[in-house]
Amino acid sequence: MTMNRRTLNIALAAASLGSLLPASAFAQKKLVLGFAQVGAESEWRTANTESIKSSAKEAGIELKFSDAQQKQENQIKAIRSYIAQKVDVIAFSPVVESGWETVLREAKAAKIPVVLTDRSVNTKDDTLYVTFMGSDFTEEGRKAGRWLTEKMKDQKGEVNIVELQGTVGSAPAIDRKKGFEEIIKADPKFKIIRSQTGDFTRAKGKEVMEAFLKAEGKKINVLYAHNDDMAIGAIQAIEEAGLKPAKDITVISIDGVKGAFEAMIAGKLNVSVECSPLLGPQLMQAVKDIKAGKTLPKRIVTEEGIFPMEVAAKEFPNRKY
Ligand code: GYE
Repeated sequence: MTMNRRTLNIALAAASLGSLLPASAFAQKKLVLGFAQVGAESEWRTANTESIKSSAKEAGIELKFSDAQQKQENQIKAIRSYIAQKVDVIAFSPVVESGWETVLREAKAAKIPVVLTDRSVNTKDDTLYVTFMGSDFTEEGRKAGRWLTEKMKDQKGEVNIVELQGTVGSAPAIDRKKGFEEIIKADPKFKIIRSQTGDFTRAKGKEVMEAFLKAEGKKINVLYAHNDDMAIGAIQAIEEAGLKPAKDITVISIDGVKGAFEAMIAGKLNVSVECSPLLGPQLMQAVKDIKAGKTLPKRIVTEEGIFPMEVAAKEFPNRKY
């Protein structure tokens, strides 16, 4: 096709306009995600944060990130600041289950969609968030219980269990306790003789286990810890008390982080139930889908397994967190 004078002029005008405007004027505006993280209490959490940061970068999403140091008031403050900044989507992992209605209503009034990742809230009004993506913590507790009842099925006499709970009021602490109890109650020989929070940290796990050992000593047959970090702290306490972890006391925990695999390979931890922190890519996809007007399922469940110490060395190279 030949160009006449008029089309040539238009083409020249468009070209010079193009050179005057910065390239960014033609690029699509970046989506902005505000993420209110629980804290940095465990290896799991560190891997979760890393997954969110790297996948946001990869997806070309601008991430505003805050660390609440395991305090609900800090998370609420962060969410309010994301509302004020008019981000496109807010996501957070609620440190505890209750007390979110007011701030979630504020987000809804501002028409900012909210995604729950990892942990859920216990509100009855499920229009306050778009979706909840994360693990089934009750099922993780059941897996821990099933592993124990199977291992000790031929054991005569009582099996005395001490339990290290996660953060008080958090979904994983509530549900992991519930799922585990649901399974062990089928046989009255299994008894939880002590149960206390270790707040999901190594330091607290060690401290509380020391107290358990002081109070119950050799009576303790099993330790059930709601996460690997508390188990690792407790293993230290067991050794310092002159006992052999995984032999004198059976040790069960949840997460499946690298530290747990190392402890299993060293013969100090019997089993870890998997809980994947790698939620970043799924979250970024959800942010894009929400902004594209797609409807998401209300619940997206993470698939996971269980790793006894016998398979730890073989599985270790495949672990991503
Ligand atoms: O098990 C624990 C972390 O919410 C699933 O939080 C998460 C838990 C995880 O501190 O290690």
